Amino acid sequence: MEQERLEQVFERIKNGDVRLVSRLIRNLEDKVPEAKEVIKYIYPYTGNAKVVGITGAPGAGKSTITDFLISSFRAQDKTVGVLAVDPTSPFTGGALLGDRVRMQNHAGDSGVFIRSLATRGALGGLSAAVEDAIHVLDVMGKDIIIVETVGTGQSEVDIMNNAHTILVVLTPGMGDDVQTIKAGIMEIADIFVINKGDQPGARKLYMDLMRALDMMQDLPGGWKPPIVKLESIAKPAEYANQVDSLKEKIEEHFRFLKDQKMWELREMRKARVQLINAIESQVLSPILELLQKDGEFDNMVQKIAEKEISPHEFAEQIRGKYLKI
Ligand SMILES: Nc1nc2c(ncn2[C@@H]2O[C@H](COP(=O)(O)OP(=O)(O)O)[C@@H](O)[C@H]2O)c(=O)[nH]1
Ligand SMILES: [Mg+2]
Repeated sequence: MEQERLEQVFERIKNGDVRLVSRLIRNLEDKVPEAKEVIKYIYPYTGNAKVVGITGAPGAGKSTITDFLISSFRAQDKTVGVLAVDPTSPFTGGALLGDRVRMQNHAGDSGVFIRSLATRGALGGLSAAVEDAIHVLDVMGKDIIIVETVGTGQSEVDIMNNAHTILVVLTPGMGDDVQTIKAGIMEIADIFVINKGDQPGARKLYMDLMRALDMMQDLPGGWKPPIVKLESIAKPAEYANQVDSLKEKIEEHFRFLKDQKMWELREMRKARVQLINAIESQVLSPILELLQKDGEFDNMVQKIAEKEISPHEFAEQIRGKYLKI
């Protein structure tokens, strides 16, 4: 794409051109090369948004909380971008449909931009698409970017690493007791949210979580992850108040990061994950594609399965051929 065109696209993103941004994000999911060009161009202008990650089991209430958080931030005139990532559900899936219904609450508010990303293509690529979409919403001028993702595996942890502040949502009675919380998720939480706190087991979950947190080391800088309890959306006014206090905790964490010079550390953490993702997509993926195209990959698989040659020997050959090392 020539320079002049890139400049135009940049201007249109800055001016909040919703249609262009939506198309760009779709192209990022589809790995359209021009879309990457745009990211390369706009990257130096990113870094103004504060990114909040929200993760937890399906049905925990992440989208509901996000919806209320949007209202809470909007009440302070902050603009909000939301990326709802659901690798488990196809585009027409129930979860995303539900998200779309909720989006209606903010339809017509130009200070809010919401987009769902589902897996199109490899799961591994999703994390890269999400981080690029974050850059786009950042340049679009959104003050707060909320990234919602189902907490299941490494790719979610990768996605969460793009956030300055990570919320982990737990609910009573969903097998979400502290022992079963996925290792890796527990450690990355900056704030715990107990949702559906009016339901049986909420108190026990709270106590168990407190005890587990007591045993855990404080995060660097001395941050102790607080636990925020949200009760029931059946009482929307109270729920909204509780989400307001959640929003205050989020802002407290932002301030903590800035005051303790931790913001830079988070940026380094983001940069590290982004570099690894970029290397994967620009170095590893093309090699795999080349091998797959001419059937070489399947031949290798066959030989490895038949114990003829070890995978390491093939990997060494590939390294010699493509990386010359
Ligand atoms: N009883 C109760 N239901 C809730 C609460 N928060 C969300 N829900 C419901 O739980 C279901 C899943 O919520 P959703 O926000 O889509 O969960 P997500 O999959 O984590 O995004 C929806 O039917 C919500 O209406 C709550 O505080 N109390
Ligand atoms: Mg959801």
